[in-house]
Amino acid sequence: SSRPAWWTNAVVYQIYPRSFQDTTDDGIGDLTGIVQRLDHLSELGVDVIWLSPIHESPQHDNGYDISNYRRIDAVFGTEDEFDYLLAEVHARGMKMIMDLVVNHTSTEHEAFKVSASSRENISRDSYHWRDPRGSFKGGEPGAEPNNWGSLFGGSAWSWHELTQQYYLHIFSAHQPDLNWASTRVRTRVFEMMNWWMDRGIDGFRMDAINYISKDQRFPDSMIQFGGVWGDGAPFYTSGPRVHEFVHEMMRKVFADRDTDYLVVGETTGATVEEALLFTIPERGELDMLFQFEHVNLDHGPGGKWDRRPVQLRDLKTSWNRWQRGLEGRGWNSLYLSNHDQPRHVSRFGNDGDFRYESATLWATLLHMQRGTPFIYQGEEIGMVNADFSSIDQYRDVESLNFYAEATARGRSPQAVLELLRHVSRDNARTPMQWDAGPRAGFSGGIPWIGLGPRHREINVETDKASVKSIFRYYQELIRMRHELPVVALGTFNLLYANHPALFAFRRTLGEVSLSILANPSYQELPVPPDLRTGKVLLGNYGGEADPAVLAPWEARVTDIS
Ligand code: TEU
Repeated sequence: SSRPAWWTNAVVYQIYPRSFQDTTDDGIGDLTGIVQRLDHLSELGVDVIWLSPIHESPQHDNGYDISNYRRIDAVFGTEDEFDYLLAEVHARGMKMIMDLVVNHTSTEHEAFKVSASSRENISRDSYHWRDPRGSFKGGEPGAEPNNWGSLFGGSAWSWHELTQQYYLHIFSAHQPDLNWASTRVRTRVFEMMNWWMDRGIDGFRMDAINYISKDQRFPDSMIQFGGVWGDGAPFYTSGPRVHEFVHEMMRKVFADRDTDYLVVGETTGATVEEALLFTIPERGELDMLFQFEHVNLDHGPGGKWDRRPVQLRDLKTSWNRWQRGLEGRGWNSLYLSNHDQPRHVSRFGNDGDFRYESATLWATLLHMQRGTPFIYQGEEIGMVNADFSSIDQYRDVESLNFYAEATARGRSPQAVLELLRHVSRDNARTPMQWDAGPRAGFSGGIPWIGLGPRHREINVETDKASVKSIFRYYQELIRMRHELPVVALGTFNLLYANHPALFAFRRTLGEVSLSILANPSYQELPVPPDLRTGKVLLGNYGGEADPAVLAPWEARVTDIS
C-alpha cells in the first residue's frame, strides 16, 4: 500500500530494569540508573527501548505479576522519575515502549481481591473460578478442575479456601489469569492502556498475548507435561477469541492515534500461519511478534528442561520458513536473547576463545534478516551465562520451583543444578557489566543476584577499548539497517540449504543484493566458488578475511550487486 512503517528499519533494545543500573545502592536497578545510561544506547544507535515491567508488584516474578498498573513500583523510583526518563529518551530521539502484562495480574491486585471476596461478587467472573472435580474434596490431589500443569510447576489451579473454588494460573500461583471473556476486564485493560499512551509512551510489548482466550470448556489434555500434568497449551494458545480480543484492543486504544507507536506481541507457540493472522496490517492487530520456534530447537519433547544440542539445519529451516512465510505480508521480531533465555553466546556460540567471533556471527545472521531486531541488555558486549553452582544463587521462581519439584521426585541435585546452569532464566538476569570495578559499575551495594563470573574481563569499558569490540560491531549492523533499504526490506533467499556447516543467504531489493555468509563451527570452511565475489561490507575477521575460506565462527556481509 503506502510507505513502509517507521519500524521497518528500527532496532529495539530491551532493558531489564532490575539488573541495568542501580543508583540507590539497594542492589536493584532503577529508573534514574536508566537515565544515566541512555547515552550508551544513543551511541549504540538503537531507536526504541523496551522496558520490562516497573509497575507496582510484589515481585514474585520480577514484576510480571502486577498489583497496580498505574503506579511505578517504589523499588524502581517515583512517578516523576518515570516521566523524566521518558522525556530524556525522547530528547535523544528514541522511543520507549512498556511491557503490558495482562494475561494475568498479581493476586495482590485489587481486582483479584474483590473477585476472590465471595462467589456472589459482581466481579467474580474477572478471573477463572471453577469447582473441584466430581465428588473430590477441594484441595485434595486430583480435585483440580482439569489436569493442566502450570508453566512454573505444579497444577495450573490453586485452591481458594474462603470461597471453596479453584482459580486458574498458567504461570505461578501468584499470577491468576484474567478472564478476557468478561467485558469489564477488557474495558479496564483498554482504559489502562489509553492512560499509558496519554502519558506519552510509544507502545507496548504484550506479554503472553496469545494466551488471553481460553477454551471455556477447560478440557483435560492428553498431552504429557513434565511427567505429571497435562499440557493445557492447545486449549489456551491462540484460543477461540484471541484475534477478536486483540483487534478490539487495537481499535479501542490506537484507532485515533498517530501511527508512530509500536505494538509487539509475545506469542509462545505461534506458527507462521498464526503470525500472519496477527501481523497482516489490514487485519488491524499487532505490528510484529516474538515467536519461539528458533529458541525451542534445543528442547526435546519434555520441553525446556529436556535439553539437547541444536542442529544447524533445523535452525536454517526454521528461520527460512519464517522469513519466506511472512515476506511481503506480515512482520517478525528478530531475537536470540531476552530475560527468559540463556545468553546466546553461551548457548549457540563459544563463550571462550571465540567469544567475539561467535557473538558477532550470531548478531550478523540475526540483524541481516528481514524483521525488527531486538537486542537484550549485555548482548552488545557478549555477556555470558551466570555459571551458578548452588541453588541459593538462583532467584527465578521458575528455576526454584523446578529444582524443588525435580529433586522431590528423586533427581539428583547435582544433575538438576547442571541443567539450570544451561537453561535457567537467571543466566540472562545477572547485572549489566559496565566496567571492571568490584560490582561491574552496576551498584555500590550488594546486587540482588550474583554478578556474572567474568565481569572484570567482559564489560562495556573493556569491550569498547579492545580491537575486537562487539559493541562496535553492533553499531555497524544497526547503521546498515538504517542506511541500506535492502537490509530492512529486501527479500530473503537461503543458499545451500542442506549444507551442514555453512549458513548463507541472499537479500535483494531492486538492483541491490547482499550475500551473508557464516561459519558457525570450529572448522575452516571452503566458500563455494559462486559466493566468493563481491565487496565485503562487514565481517568479524576484518582485513584478514580470505574470499575462498571462512575461518572458525567467521561471518561476513558482501555486496554482490
Ligand atoms: O513469558 C511468557 C512465556 O510464555 C515464556 O517465555 C515463559 O516465560 C518461558 O516459557 C518460561 O521458561 C512472559 C515473560 O517474558 C516472563 O518473564 C514471565 O515470567 C511470563 O510471561 C509471565 O508473565
